Parts: sequence; C-alpha cells; structure tokens
Amino acid sequence: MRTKRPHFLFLVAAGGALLALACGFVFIKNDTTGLPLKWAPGNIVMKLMVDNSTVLSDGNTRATTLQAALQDATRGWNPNLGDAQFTSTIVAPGSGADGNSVNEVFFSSSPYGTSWDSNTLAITTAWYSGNERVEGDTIFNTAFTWDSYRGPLHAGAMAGKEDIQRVALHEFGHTLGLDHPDENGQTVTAIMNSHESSVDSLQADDINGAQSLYGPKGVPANDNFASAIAITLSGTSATVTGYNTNATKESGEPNHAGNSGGRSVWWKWTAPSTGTATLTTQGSLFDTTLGVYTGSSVGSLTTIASNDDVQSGVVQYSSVTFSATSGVTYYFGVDGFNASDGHGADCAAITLNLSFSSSGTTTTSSSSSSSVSTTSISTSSTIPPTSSGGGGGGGGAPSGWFLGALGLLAGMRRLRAKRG
Ligand SMILES: [Ca+2]
Ligand SMILES: [Ca+2]
Ligand SMILES: [Ca+2]
Ligand SMILES: [Zn+2]
Repeated sequence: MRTKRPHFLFLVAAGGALLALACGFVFIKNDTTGLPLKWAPGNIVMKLMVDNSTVLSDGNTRATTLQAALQDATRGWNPNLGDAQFTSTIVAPGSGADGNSVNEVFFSSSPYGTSWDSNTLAITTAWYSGNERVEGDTIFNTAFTWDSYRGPLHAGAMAGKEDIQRVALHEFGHTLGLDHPDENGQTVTAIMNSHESSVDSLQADDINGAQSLYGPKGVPANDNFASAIAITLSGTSATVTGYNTNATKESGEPNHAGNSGGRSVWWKWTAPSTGTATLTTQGSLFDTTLGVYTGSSVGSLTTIASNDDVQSGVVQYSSVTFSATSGVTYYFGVDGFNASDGHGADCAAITLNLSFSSSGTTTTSSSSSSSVSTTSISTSSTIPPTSSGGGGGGGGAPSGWFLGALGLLAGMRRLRAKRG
C-alpha cells in the first residue's frame, strides 16, 4: 500500500528488504485520508500537573524534567520544530480530563478509568479533527518508581528506576504526531521506538520525523513566485521535495485550485518538447492544492490546470495532467488547503512528482496554427469512489490502542511507551 512518508527515504530502495533498512520515522495517521495528524502552526500549550518540589537524581524535579523534554534549547523538542513550539505551565499535581481540549500531563494509577497493563510506562492520547491534532494528554504510570537521569537505563544506582526524561521525550513525540518505527517494520535508533532503552535523547530519525511535519526553521527558499526552483527531468520524470512550512501568499497570487490557501511555494519547468505532463503531490504530508500556470509575474498568471484533491476529502493530494508545449516554462504552485478555521493553510513536507510523455513525431494536430501556450486542461481523477464510510484511506493500521472514533474524520487514539 502506498505510504505518505517523505519520498527521499525511498530513493535508493527498490525492494521490501531495503525499505526496512532505509526507512525510519512513522506517523500517527488519519485512517481516512492516510495523512499524518499534526498540530496547526503556533504554540502547543501543555499543562504540567506534576510535582515541582522533590529534587531527582539529575537535579530536576518531575515538572522541570518534563519542561526540558518539551522546551530545552539542546535536548528538548522545540529547537527542532519549524513552525510550532511547546509552551507549558506548571500547576499543582492532579488529574487531567479526557476530551477537554487541554493538553495535560500527570501521573495516575488508573488512566481515565482504565487499567494499566503491567509493562506500560505511559500513554499519550491523540484527539484529532480532520488531519489536525487538537488534544494530547500524557499520563505516567504510578506503579513504577520514577527518577530523572542520563545514560544507561536501570544501571547501578538507577536499578529499578524509570527515567522520566526519556519517557517524556517519547510521549511528547506522540504528542507531535510520531508513531513507533519498530512496530511499523522499521529498524532505526530512535527515542520513538516502542520500548524504553539506553537511548536517552532525541536521535536523528526522531528529529527528521518531527521536521517532516513541522518543517525546519525559516521561510522556504521558493516561497515567492520569482524564486521558483527549476525542475529538470531525469529521463521522463522528476521528483522534488520541499516544505511549505512558514511560507506565505503574495499579493496578486491566484487561489490555487480555487482555495484561499496561504502557504504556497513554487517550482518551474520548461517543456523540452511538446507532449503530455502529469504533476502530482502524492507523498506530501498534508492536504495540498496545486496550480499550473504560465506567465512572468505572480499577479498576471494564466491558469493551465489546477486540482485540490484526487478524491474530494479522502485522497487529498493533488494531480493534474496538461498538454505542454515545447519551450514553454510552466510554473507549479503548491499550497495547503485552507479550511477557513483560523489556522491558515495546511503545511508540512512536500513531494512533487512530474512525469512527461513527449508527443514523439512532430505533432500532427488538427489545428495547423502554431499554438501559443493555451493548452487543454484535464485534472485527473481516476480513482473510483470508495464505499461510503470505509476507513481504509491508505495509512495502515495505527499502533497502540485505538479506543474509538468520533466520526469519520475525528477520533482518538492512545499510544504507549513500554518498559524496556
Ligand atoms: Ca485533556
Ligand atoms: Ca508563497
Ligand atoms: Ca488537497
Ligand atoms: Zn509510544
């Protein structure tokens, strides 16, 4: 089954055996759309309902350990997130509430009325709406003895003691939208593997996973139309990757596929001959929109083709097929769908795939006049409609516990860290 993981991980992988070696991070996905569940850009506000007085082995308290896992400039998640940042407040120890739209972190002997299994250290809930995360509570199991320390797990004086920091890094990775690589056929060193280990800090795979959702810091180089990145075919196709994280919409820019968008980036391509081009955003990690244009300035473009979803609301990548004329430069605008919910356009890692079929022998079109760049338009929608209500949108089954759905595009899952 197609996955939505960033394409660059697949470049050298031709077979299943290689895939297992080449891939890493995986996502908590919306089963209907197959896309990752992620927070809208901005602050992810956490309420830490844990002790802030007892000093642990590394000099921190439970509360400051959690804060470090979220926000510390060297060992927390925040330095690795391009358009989202954790913020936190420390309050008196207590218990959170499930489904209250507040992200709460606390210790409990009975998480939301359920029983811990004997090996589960902590769980994180995943409430979502559409492809957007809206709540994530993290609950630590009081059955274990907790401390905070670096280095090997359970070694020496730390025998029998669980390390809050590494479990917190793992659980807050779930808060961001990462799942367990080791439970999804991957073999990598990662804090996001399902079992605690002597890995006590964020690893490259963890950071790459988070950045594929929240981007690197800064504005993409191809934010503006005038800075469109040129695509060159390799044979008959090309695949490029990028982000629309922190991208903007220019004055006079068209609404791609008729949607207001707001975080667009640009590529361009000059047709080497006359033929048929197909352009898709398949593999992108968010609900894209796509427009193909000719013209020389962003305010006076001619639309050649555009598309939002291959299958409305379900297959949310975009695909267009258009007739390309030799020597004409086409501009490709990729934006995120803007649901007008105040969160702006969707954004994350982009994969853009171009394939081209030359007409071959000189075109013998019925029209003998040499055409300019006005070409026929067709948006592809070749995927047949699915049976209504079917959830199999392409992501594969989530790991952890699936506790219930709140409708087709909203629901909650719980993911857990297990004792090493
Ligand atoms: Ca809550
Ligand atoms: Ca832009
Ligand atoms: Ca779309
Ligand atoms: Zn986990």
